[in-house]
Amino acid sequence: MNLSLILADASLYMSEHFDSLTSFTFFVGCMAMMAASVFFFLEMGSVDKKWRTSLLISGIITFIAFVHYYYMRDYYLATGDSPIAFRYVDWTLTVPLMCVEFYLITKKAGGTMGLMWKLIFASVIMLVTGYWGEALDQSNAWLWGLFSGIAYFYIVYLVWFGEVKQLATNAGGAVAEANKWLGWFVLAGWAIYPIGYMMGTAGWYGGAGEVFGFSGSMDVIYNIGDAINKIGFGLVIYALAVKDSAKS
Ligand SMILES: *C/C=C(C)/C=C/C=C(C)/C=C/C1=C(C)CCCC1(C)C
Repeated sequence: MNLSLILADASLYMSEHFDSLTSFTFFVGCMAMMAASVFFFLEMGSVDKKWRTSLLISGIITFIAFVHYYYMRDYYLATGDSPIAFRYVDWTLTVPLMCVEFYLITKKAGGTMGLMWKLIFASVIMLVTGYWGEALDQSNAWLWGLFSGIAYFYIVYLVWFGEVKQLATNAGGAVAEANKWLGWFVLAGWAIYPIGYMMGTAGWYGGAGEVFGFSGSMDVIYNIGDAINKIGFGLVIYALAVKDSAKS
């Protein structure tokens, strides 16, 4: 075997899968979502019964993302374009499930289905308007982004100051603590997405990625955001379940 042949082969493999930061983050994102799903599903057995549904949902969120990342990676490798439709289908399934998590952790303190639907409704408005601006009416991306942002800040409001906050405070202990962390994910973690949106919109900050030496910046930002938010969110729920299970 000739070393240069092996190296050429390896570099061909690398250039197919890791030719850019974008394809690399799709690949790593796919693996990370799969690993997180296995973890959340397996850990369901080690927490108190009342937390199993919450962990199940954490696992379903990362599993849905895993499947979509598998397809998004493929799509990106084949076309070099952003997999906008896959992306938004993923989000439209997973973000409402994150809203369900808020309902589940506040349920014992009086959280209602009405509150859950309010969160879900706001998240769907946020995503449909975002999709409109990204895929269907790019020339008015700012307007759709604005509508999306209003729905986003409504969710932030509910979690930081509104009903979710009040219920979590009433529940106290590990639930109040978890809500504080989830609040930070919604405020700081989710804020990553509008940055990606602006970088993906021509004439805005499209060139910003080049400063850091990569192009196709929008997908890189979205992929990093998903890893932080989907896995991080699930881990906060997991920590809450473990803490509360130890107590009872
Ligand atoms: C797992 C996926 C998550 C948590 C996705 C969250 C997505 C957002 C918070 C998106 C927000 C957007 C805006 C606030 C304005 C511009 C358009 C969006 C859809 C990127």
